[in-house]
Amino acid sequence: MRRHRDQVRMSTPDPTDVHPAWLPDEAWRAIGVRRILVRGEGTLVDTVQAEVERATHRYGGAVWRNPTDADLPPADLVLALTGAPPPDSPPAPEPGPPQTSGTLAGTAVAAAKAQLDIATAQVGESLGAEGFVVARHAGVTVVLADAPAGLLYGLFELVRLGAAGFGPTHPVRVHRPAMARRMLDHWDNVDVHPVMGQVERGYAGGSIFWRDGRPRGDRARVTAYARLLAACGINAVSVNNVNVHATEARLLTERLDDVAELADLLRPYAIRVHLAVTFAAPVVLGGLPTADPLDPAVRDWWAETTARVYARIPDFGGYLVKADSEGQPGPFSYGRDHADGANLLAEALAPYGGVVHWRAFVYNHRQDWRDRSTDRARAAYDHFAPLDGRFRDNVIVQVKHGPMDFQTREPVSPVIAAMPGTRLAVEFQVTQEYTGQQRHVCYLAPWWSEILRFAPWGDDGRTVADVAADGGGLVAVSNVGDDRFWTGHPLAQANLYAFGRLCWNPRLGPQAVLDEWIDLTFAPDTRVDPDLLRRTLHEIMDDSWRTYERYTAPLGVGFMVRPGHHYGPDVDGYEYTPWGTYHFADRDGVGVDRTRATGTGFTGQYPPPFAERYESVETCPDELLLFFHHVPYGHLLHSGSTVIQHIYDTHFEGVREVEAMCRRWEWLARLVDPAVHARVTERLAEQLRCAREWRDQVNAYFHRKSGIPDAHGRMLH
Ligand code: GCV
Repeated sequence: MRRHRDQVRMSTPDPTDVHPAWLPDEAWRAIGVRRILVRGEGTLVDTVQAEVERATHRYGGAVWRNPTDADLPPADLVLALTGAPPPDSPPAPEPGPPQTSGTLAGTAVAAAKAQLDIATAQVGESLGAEGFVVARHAGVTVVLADAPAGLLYGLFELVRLGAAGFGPTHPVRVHRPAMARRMLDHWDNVDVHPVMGQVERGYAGGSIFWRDGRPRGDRARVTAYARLLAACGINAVSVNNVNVHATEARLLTERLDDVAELADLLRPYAIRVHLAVTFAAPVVLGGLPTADPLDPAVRDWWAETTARVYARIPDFGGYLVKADSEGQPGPFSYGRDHADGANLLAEALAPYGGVVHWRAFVYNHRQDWRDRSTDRARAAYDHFAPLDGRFRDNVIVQVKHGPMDFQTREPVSPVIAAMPGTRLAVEFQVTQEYTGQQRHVCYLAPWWSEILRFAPWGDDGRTVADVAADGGGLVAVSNVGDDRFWTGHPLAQANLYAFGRLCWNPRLGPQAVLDEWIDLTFAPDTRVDPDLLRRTLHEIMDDSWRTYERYTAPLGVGFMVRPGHHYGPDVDGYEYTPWGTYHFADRDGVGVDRTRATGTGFTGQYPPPFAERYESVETCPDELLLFFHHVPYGHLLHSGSTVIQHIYDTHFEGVREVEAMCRRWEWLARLVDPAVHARVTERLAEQLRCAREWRDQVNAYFHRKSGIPDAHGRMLH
């Protein structure tokens, strides 16, 4: 069998020279020149101190930790826990130009605390475990947090602000994360899998955690990763693939030390470790004859095993389970349902405050393609919605954002609106399995933002972000590997950064997030022409997801990719397979009839108004038309184009846009690090080749099926 990993690898990682991503030294300059006072105790405050010391060593500032009031040094930045003793605070600062003195620092902290008290009284909410405030008063910048993690996040907010964090006076600005859990799932294998390689759907080299069956042992790399994740707000990482193979299963028991070592490295950056476990663990690890969730011996096994996990890793986050899906074992084997299965693990985790993330990605992957009534899009809802209310409090049902599988365009999963009595987490895919595999520029934040703002019950109702915030938060599949740029394509770093930031605040605009990423990654002082760089990166990236959509599968139909590795076009690649991923193109039309009237009935899984909106071709949005309807090629879209002409036009347009990206990137040759420039240039060449391939295959396919020529007489092959 061929290895997908080898098919997609483009460059050999160079472990000696890892790119700093969004934390280059230059991003710390504004902090590094300050006189900094750090107040508080604990591991995370130690991390804050170590970070600012590193910056001040480079840029000439100074740091004091918990000085007594008697020898209070002058400071122009204070990072303090609210519970820590305040610096000396005299009645009023001297008017005039900003000064730096111990007393001014004390005054600034006192002012910030007073404002914080008022703000807290107004909203009736404290800063919590992760919130913080930033204020600027009398020439002193103050970051206050109730808990150490908040101080760490406050520090990274200051890094983002750069010089702007030390500008004019401003009252406290309160920051709290929207999502309590902001999690990355690594689909990393411990052993190299014969088909999927070291990282399933990984496009950035090997794993940063594992290599050839053992821990990779690069502690510095894991620490660097933890820093990057904390800087964008991630606080949980699952360290192994949800497809749990034989070696990976043992991480739960005899290989627990390997997990503990990762936990030790991630902990100083407020990241908790989670583990993907196999539901069959009592059998394959414990030697029991059954994994039946209602069997007392099975419950005991999970309780004892989990106790050992917490004895070794006291802040362990919990388990992640893919059950009864794509060959993974689950409760169905014992005639039980997913609530029985999830509750079993939740019960074992509950005494320690752990959670089980139980994935709703459950469908029949051995479907008969001849059977038009079975609809994979329905599966997650059909399995899970009836179980609403039966899950324990520490079960988080983790739902892929769309009903199929991370396609370039899908509707929002109806499960998100169907389980008010269950904590739901929404799952995204930062790794670009179906969106160009980190060979193509595809900035995904606009897509995620659209999903997070989607209001399934209508415009005035709660959004997807609200459901996640009230439930289990957001989760995404990581796009990181041991590649020197972390993500293969250097511009794909922006997706990882943006995911973290949208978890923290789903209302952030994708372009504003991109600005943050640009400012940090290409720190201003090192840029020859910052405006040109920023403008050009926006021109290349802002609309790149829609560009990708234009030259690949049209109008929400999906899955026209090469089977197995999922890269490049193959319009019929999945059409006659058991995977449930069809487009049903014939000579007359294309698309999947998922209506209640004549199709699979999937539209009925949505609440109003979407049940009606998607049911009718009149009201179904163009971009999802072929997801919900089978229509003739001459069907007129709301855009005024026919379906067939839309296919031709968007495919020509998409390739033109990639050609423009390539030209724009050339302009940046002298403005960015030559190694970054060379890597992106290499990837863009492949993107252009592949986009042309998509255009020509998709256009030729539909021309041959329909016999309808292009209205503009272009070459269709
Ligand atoms: C980890 C898709 C991917 C699989 C992945 C699966 C999942 O089917 O192609 O590689 O398995 O999703 O999300 O579990």
